[in-house]
Order: sequence, then structure tokens, then C-alpha cells
Amino acid sequence: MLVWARIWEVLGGKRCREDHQRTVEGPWWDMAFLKTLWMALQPIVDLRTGQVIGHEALVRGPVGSQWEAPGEIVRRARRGKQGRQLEEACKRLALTTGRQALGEDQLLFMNVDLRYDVWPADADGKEVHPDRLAIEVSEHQDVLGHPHALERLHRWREAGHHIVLDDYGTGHSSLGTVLAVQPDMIKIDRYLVEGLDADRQRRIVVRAVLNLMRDLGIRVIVEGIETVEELRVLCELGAEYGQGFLLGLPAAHPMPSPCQLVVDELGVTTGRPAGVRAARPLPR
Ligand SMILES: [Ca+2]
Repeated sequence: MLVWARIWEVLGGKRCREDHQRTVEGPWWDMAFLKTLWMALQPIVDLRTGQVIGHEALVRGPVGSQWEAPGEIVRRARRGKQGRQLEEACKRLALTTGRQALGEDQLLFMNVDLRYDVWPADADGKEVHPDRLAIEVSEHQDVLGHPHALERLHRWREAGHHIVLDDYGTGHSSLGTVLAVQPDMIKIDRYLVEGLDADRQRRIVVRAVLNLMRDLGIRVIVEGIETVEELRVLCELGAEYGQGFLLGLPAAHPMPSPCQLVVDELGVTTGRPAGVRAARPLPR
């Protein structure tokens, strides 16, 4: 009897330890957890017309949970060596959300981590039309320092997708990265935009970037627009595309086009300006 009692004690203890381990490390990361993830969509607006040209897909955990903001999910996935799995899950989710939710003339902006060689197909295994997909690569990824980053980027480009250099102005060797990546678009980081209406130096920097990119034939999206004053100054400086809480918060559903705030505040006439290419439809 004593022997059996000891066996049950050991097995029970092992089970307890496993349960504890799941609580600490495991249960947050399994199929059930992955199914709770969803993509918020934040609009990107043509400041000349108010048209919503596309949405960026941003991963979120269950609303009200500790995972709602993505930072902790990403940190723990990388620490637990689940970064690739998370990258796959996020891409599938972004593509599925984009295909189901976005209008046929809108781009889906999808963030990628070039450390992982993961190619897109949505949950149904369908491919996204290349012209509808804009691949965002953060300047913080040190594209020049990673052995496969450029090669992977060029494969995205060869597949016909738009290449976007994200967080421009605060990451690694900005100008060298622009030359190496040759993006179709850049996103000016919010750090350069915050309070620029009252900050002469920021205005000078942003104007210089806008002019430089125009000369290089690269379109510019200005991120982090949060006040009407910032929006007005950016338009005076010649900014053409914008993103930020003022224009539209990340939300479960895409924002209707045109962006009413831009129409009202800037008095723009809605419509597609000459030379702006409409995205082709995603396959249904
Ligand atoms: Ca981004």
C-alpha cells in the first residue's frame, strides 16, 4: 500500500508541476490562444483627397486581457522561441482579414519580420493579389545587418508586392537602407512628426525627407498624426499620405472612405488624383 501511495504522490506532484508550468509558460501559447488573436485595421489616407488608400493590419489579443496590446505577445513569443509561429499566425490572419474586410481598391499593409522566411497565404490557403499587398519592413530590423534580409525583400518585390520602409528616421542607417531596399514607399516615424507645428527643427527635417523622397520617386506616408495642427502643417509641407489617431484609430472594421476629418478640415475634393494607381482586387 505504501508503495502505491508513493507512486500516486509522485504522479500527482508531477501533474501539479506540469499544471504550474502550463500556467507560467504554456497555456498562453497553444492553438486556443492563437485563435483568440485578431487584426485591428488602421486607415492610411490620401491627404489630397481624403480617400482611404488602404489599412495597416495590427495584431491584437483578446479585448480586456493582458494580451490586448501586441507588445507582450511578441516579447514572450520571441523569448519562448515561438517567434516564427507567431509570424506565420499573424500573416495568415492579416491576409484573411484584408481579403474579407477591405474594399477592392484598397491596399493591405502587412508588417513582416525578415528574420523569418514565411510566405503569405491566408487561412484558406489563398494567395493575395500582389498589387493589393504592401509589405512593411521596420527600419529597426537592421536590414543591412541581417544576412538574408535583402534577399527576402527582393523576393517580395519580385512577387509584385509594394515594399514599405517603416519607422523611417529613427532606425538603422536610414539613407543606406533606402538605397539598399529601394522601397516604393516609406513611413516617416511618429517621432519626427510629434508637435512639428510648434517645432521648427522637426518641420525642417520632415520637409527635407519629403523633398528627398520625391526626388527619389518614393511615396511618403506620414505616421503618428494626432492633431489638426500637425495635419495642416504637414499638408503645407507637401505630405501626400498620412496615418495616425487623428485620421483613424486601429479598429475591428475598416474605416469608410473618404476620411471625413480630412474632407472637413482641409476642404479637399474627394476623388482619386491623377497618377495614383488603384490596387487590383484580392481574389475572393
Ligand atoms: Ca508598421
